[in-house]
Order: sequence, then structure tokens, then C-alpha cells
Amino acid sequence: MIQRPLITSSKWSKKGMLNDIESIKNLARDEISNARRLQDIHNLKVKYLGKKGLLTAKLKSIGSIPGEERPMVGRILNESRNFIESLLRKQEDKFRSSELDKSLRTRQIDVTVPGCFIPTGHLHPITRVLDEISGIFISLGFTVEEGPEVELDYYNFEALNFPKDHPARDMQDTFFISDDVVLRTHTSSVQVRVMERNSPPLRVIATGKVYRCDADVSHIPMFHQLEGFMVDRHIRFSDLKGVLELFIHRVFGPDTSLRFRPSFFPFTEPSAEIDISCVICNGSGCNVCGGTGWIEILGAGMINPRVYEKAGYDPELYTGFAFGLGIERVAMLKYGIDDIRLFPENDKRFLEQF
Ligand code: FA5
Repeated sequence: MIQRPLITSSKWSKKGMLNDIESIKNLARDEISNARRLQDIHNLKVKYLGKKGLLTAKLKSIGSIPGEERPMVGRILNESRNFIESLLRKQEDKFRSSELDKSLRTRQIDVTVPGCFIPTGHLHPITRVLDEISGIFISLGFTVEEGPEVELDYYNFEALNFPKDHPARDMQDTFFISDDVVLRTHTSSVQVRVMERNSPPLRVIATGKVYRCDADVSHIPMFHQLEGFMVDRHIRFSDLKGVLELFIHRVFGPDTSLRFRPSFFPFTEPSAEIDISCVICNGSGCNVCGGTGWIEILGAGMINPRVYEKAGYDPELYTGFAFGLGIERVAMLKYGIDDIRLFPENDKRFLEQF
């Protein structure tokens, strides 16, 4: 559309004024309809209605119009301003709603996009084996007791019939805190503590960390043990055998065989070391069992009457059994792991496999 130039003459003429207003309206209408973006609308608002806008300039000049013409020109100017404002508003609404549409479309939630993987932790394999084994004894009516890891020499050795300077102490390489205080070398230290506080019948397990100055592929300086003991009248070796058989069958399966080998522990008499048929080769002989078909799994025996004397029990009245096993050893067999040091290393690549 061809635009008429605006009359810029300072001399007042009614015709000139009305033509100017008409031209401003037409120009505004065309420019507003050609606008492409919200920013264009903003610019046009300034161009026509701003402080120095084209229509504003005409409104400002109203004072120079002869008095009788003012109302008519004023009305036309106001109508023109409303006209331009309403065109601007409509176009602005159109842009705003199309921008909203666009943003809603691009920001849509696609429920089929695969979610982000949030890794969750899990229990350490040693904790899992400890929990599983404890659960078996708890189901047999054993209660759980605890003892300190920094232990008196008395409970770790002396009360268990390891006299001071006795060669039997060399069986366990001990970390000494002082002459009378050690890092406990086994969970057997809990036996006399529990007996001092309780009268028979006792059916107890004690689990936790123990410490020995020992390190190679099958030995670490801090490891876990589970101790079990039962004291009452008429407890016999066959009770020990029955309990251990049930435990081994639940952990390694009902086809696992047990072998009791005579052994020595100062706090049990008789003592035995218990082997199970190799869970890797089923007893035919492999690297893990050194070709023998058997794997040593725990130490056990009938509680030595000297231990009852220390605890204040009558050895004529009571008998009982005790056993102790290494949790890492059981975990190694269960999961087929050939280096015990992997457990305390806590390498995530190792742990994530469980
Ligand atoms: C004892 O510790 C006895 N207290 C067990 C016991 C309890 C016997 C009650 C009789 C009655 P021993 O020193 O053999 O026994 O250790 C028991 C188990 O702990 C071993 O079979 C082995 O599996 C584990 N073990 C011993 N030393 C280490 C070590 N350095 N690292 C990892 N596991 C170990």
C-alpha cells in the first residue's frame, strides 16, 4: 500500500491534520500486521504511542488547534490511539500464545525415553554371609551376644586356658595394646564374658571383627568370625555334630559331607577341626582343596572344664560345645573367590558383582 507522506508544516490546517492522522493509522496497521515477533510489537508501540511517538506528537500539538476544532480532533486522536492499541494487543496475544504453544510442544515429557540409571548400594558380601549364617543359628534358638574388639588378655587367653607364656598362644599372632590388653584374636573371647553374666542353659552366637598379625592370599590382619556355644546338662559331642551338619547343609547344600579331624584348642577337650567336601570339585580334588577333596571350615570341641571353673560354673553339672569359623573363608567358598584380600579392599568393580 502506498503511504501518503505526513504533512510536517507547522501551519495548522484541519485537512492536513486529519490526513496525517489517517496516514499514521494506515501505516501503523500495515506495520503491525507485518510484525513477525514480540520484539517488533514492542518497537511499534514505541514508534506510534511512545513519548516521542508519531501519534503522541499529534496529541501534544492539540494545544495549537483553534478552540472550536479541538473537541473533534481530540476525539479522532483518541479513537486512533485506541485503534492502534487494540491492533498491537491482538498481535501481541497471538505471538504470546504461539510462543507458549511452541514451548509446550518442545518441552513435552516423553515417557518412553529411558530413565537415568541411579546406582543403589547394597550390603557388603561379608555382611551378607554373616547375616545368612547368623539367621540359621537364630532359627535354632541361639541368641546373639557381643564383646569388645579391644579385649583384656584375660578373656581372650587366660580364661580360655591359655596361661601366660604358654606356647599355645603362638597359634594366634596377637596385636598387643599393653601387657594385659589385646586386639581380640578370636570371638571365643565372648564365651567367659557371657557365662559370667548368665546361668545355663546357654545357646549363644557372637560375631564380629578379630585381629591377627597375618597377611597372605588366605589371611588378612582384620577378619570376621562367628562363635557359637551351647551349655546345659547332658550336652554331648553328637549335639555338636548335629548342629554343625544342619548349618553346613543349609549354607552349602545337603550333599556336602563333613569330616571331623582331631585337633587342639586349649579351651575345648576334645577338639576337632571340621572339613567339608570341596564345594568346587565335589570332593574329586582341585586347586582350591589342594587335590585332597576336603576344605577346612571351622574349629570346634567340647568346652574344657577349666573354662567353666573360670566362669564359676560347676563342671560336674554342665557340659557344652563351642565352635568358631571365619566368615571370609565361607564367603570365598560360596562365591568362588581365590584371594581373601579382595574383601577389605572394597574395590567397587569387585563389590558390584554381588
Ligand atoms: C579359632 O579362632 C578358634 N577360636 C575357633 C574355635 C572356637 C575352636 C570354639 C574351638 C571352639 P582358628 O585360629 O583356627 O580358631 O580360626 C578359625 C577360623 O578363622 C579359621 O578356620 C579361618 O577360617 C579363620 N582365620 C584365621 N586366621 C585368619 C586370617 N588371618 N584371615 C582370615 N581368616 C582367618
